[in-house]
Amino acid sequence: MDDMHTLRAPAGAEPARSGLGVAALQRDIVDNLICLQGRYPEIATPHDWFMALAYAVRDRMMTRRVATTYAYVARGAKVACYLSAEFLIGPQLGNNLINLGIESNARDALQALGIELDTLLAIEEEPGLGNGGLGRLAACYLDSLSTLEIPAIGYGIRYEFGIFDQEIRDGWQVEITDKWLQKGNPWEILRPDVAFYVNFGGRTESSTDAQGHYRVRWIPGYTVKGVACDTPMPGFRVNMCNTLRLWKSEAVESFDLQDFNAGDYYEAVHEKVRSETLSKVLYPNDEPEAGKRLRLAQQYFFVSCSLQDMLRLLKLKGEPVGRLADMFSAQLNDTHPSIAVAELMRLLVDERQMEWDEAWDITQRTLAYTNHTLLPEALETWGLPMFRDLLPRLLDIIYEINRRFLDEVRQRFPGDDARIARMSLIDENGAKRVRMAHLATVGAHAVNGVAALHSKLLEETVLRDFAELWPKRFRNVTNGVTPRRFLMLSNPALATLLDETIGQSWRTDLTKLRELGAHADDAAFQDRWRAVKQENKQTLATRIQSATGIVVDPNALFDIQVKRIHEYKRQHLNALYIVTLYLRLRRDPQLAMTPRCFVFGGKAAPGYAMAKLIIRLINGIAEVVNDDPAVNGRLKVVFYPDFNVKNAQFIYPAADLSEQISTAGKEASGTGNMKFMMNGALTIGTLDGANVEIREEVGDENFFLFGLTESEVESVRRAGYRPGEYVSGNDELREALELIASGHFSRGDAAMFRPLVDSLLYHDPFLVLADYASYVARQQDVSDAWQDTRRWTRMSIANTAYAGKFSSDRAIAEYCEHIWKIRPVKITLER
Ligand code: 26Q
Repeated sequence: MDDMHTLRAPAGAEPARSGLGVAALQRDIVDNLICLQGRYPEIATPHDWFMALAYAVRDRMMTRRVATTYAYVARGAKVACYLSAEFLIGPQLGNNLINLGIESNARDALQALGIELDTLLAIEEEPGLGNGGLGRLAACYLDSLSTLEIPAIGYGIRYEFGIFDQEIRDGWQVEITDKWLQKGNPWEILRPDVAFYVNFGGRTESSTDAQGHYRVRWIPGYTVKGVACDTPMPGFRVNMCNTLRLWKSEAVESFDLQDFNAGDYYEAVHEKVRSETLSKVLYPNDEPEAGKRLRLAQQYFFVSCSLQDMLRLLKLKGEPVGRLADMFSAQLNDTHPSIAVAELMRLLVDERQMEWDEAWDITQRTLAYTNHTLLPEALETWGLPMFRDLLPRLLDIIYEINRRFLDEVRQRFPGDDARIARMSLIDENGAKRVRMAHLATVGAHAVNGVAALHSKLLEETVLRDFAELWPKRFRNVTNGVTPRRFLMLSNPALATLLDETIGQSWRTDLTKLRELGAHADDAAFQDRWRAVKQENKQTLATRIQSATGIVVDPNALFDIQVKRIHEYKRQHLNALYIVTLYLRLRRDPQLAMTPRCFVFGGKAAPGYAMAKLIIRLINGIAEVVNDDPAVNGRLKVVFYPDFNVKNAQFIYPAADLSEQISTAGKEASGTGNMKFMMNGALTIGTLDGANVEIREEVGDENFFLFGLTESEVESVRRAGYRPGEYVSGNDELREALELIASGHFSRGDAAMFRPLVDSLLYHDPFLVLADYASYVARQQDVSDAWQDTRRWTRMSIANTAYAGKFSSDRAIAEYCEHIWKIRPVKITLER
């Protein structure tokens, strides 16, 4: 290990603000408490101490951050820019301590002050700047970028209100506004010196310049300023510390009230409010009416600021604009930042007078696009009138890109008008709309899906024509998750056991976990493995009780499904199984049954009525089942409220069984599946997303597979899905549906779940009933396997052992090699 992690010098010998030893940390924590916060150690609150510690940790990242910036500016290294509307980074303290290698020193320093580190870790509010998988993926990637010593910047939006907090009242989800900034954010550094202007509305004017070139001037309706807010992202056991740069919107100076005495005072106030509204709130996904003007404005706002910042940094590096693609790669995290294609063209052609062809070449070489969904309703499009009204110049540019692009298609496929209509950037069926996935695909040099199956389907379905035109542009990069947060930080007991069994090499190369294979049958090791799991289950049981009042037995099989609530993810299939078990117990109270504790967690989009009804159903089942004497504790059902990154860290390590039961072909990848696996949970799952690869890695004997394959799903659909047939052939299914419809789980209200039952019976695009029998049968295999403790333990060990592929380090290494062509840069710290 290098010296920075073992440093234990006396306080006097260590520099203030950067010393990593116990004494230096202790001194700086107290200094911060008094000098930065003006508090008294004797009466400081835990939050005061949290802030004091956070600032001490932040100081220690600053030297690394400065050294990192020097390295990529002065040494001319190429930088990866990850453009994402969401970064779900989670609480920062624990992660930063681990990555800096000072967790135990910080613990000791606090202990000497009479403070418990765990108390402070529990206090931190998490920045909920994302909805779910896509936002968390961006955060895992930042951790890996720094760990792999890749110069990188994450670019996004500093939402004042992140994803809502979820409370459960009367079994229903209630949304509470997220106030993550209320008590201040010790991690961010406001950069008023890094700010850009972004235009909206107005009109364009064309003219011919002195050189005879066609020029367009955009006369905006209004302008907003974006100010950078930086959060340092240190790597694990390396000196690299990259930056997450989030843009906060402000009114431009000319609208400041003191400068505005000559004009219209009320108009000035209005402008200020409008500007600040831009970065106010994160939009939840899965909203039926997500086509909001403000959302498009947010996207353009952060993309324009980010591209302007890249051009500023290019200049700082002393490079001409023509070298942009050699110095930066920009990855578009879904279509949310895809307006970058048109905005980069605008910045190059309109603002830097570059020729179209050269600008287009640079744009394509700079940008790459990752797709995260095949669901047609989730593919982003924007109505033309609104687009023109908000971004008139960008629409002109999109039309010009489209004109040239469709010429290329016509040359390759003469006379194929249907193809032209299918591929156009503008959907002309009905009211015209801009197709953002097409824009991203045309403007990028690389397009990838997020799991092998997903990438294949992408090329066969939504982007088929494009894959035919440019086959080499397409590839797969299977997602990954960071083992720092989801193993080392979340499951320290397991991490220690791994160290003691196979050494520490897994911490920087997760494929080394394979060495566990040799110990999978060792009885003594198995005992320790189970003891770790048991301890984690006890911890979760305690948290469940304090969050919900429900008492669960840590000896039961913990069967967990946590993820956003959506019909395609089929939480209701899981619920149907629970009702089935409940009916069996009621019929035969003596039935021998594996005791199970079912845990659900996840938020429903506020406007998604069916998802909210699914939450209500789970809570209704819990209310009935948990207290029924016939059940006698053998079934427990828990809806864990407010699933977020912080809670997740207690949930994954406690799982015995991971539910990954989406309709095949619908879940692009999934990443929770990987977090469960890493922590030794077995998976019951369909052949969907990354489940396919998880099963390949761990082996079919260690995975509970069920359900239709993607191609079977499609044939059932083509032949006409008739859910009634599955019901009439299956008494248990019929009884379960009848019980739900009867009002048994809704305090006698037979109307409550009618829409849900009707959707399953008459118009379910996700084929829940078609997979029911196969799911129930596999669940029986799960119960049987659980009865053989040694066998179960061996399977659990195998899951961790073969999780190496699913490290985000592997995923980032693939992006670097195949898409960005960026190599690591070693950062050394000046003494
Ligand atoms: C779009 C327009 C307007 C408002 C909101 C949105 C919006 C916001 C967020 C649309 C989608 C999202 C998030 C999508 C998401 O999380 N997708 C998941 O991405 C993961 C990482 O690749 C995959 O593992 C999951 O399979 C995929 O569902």
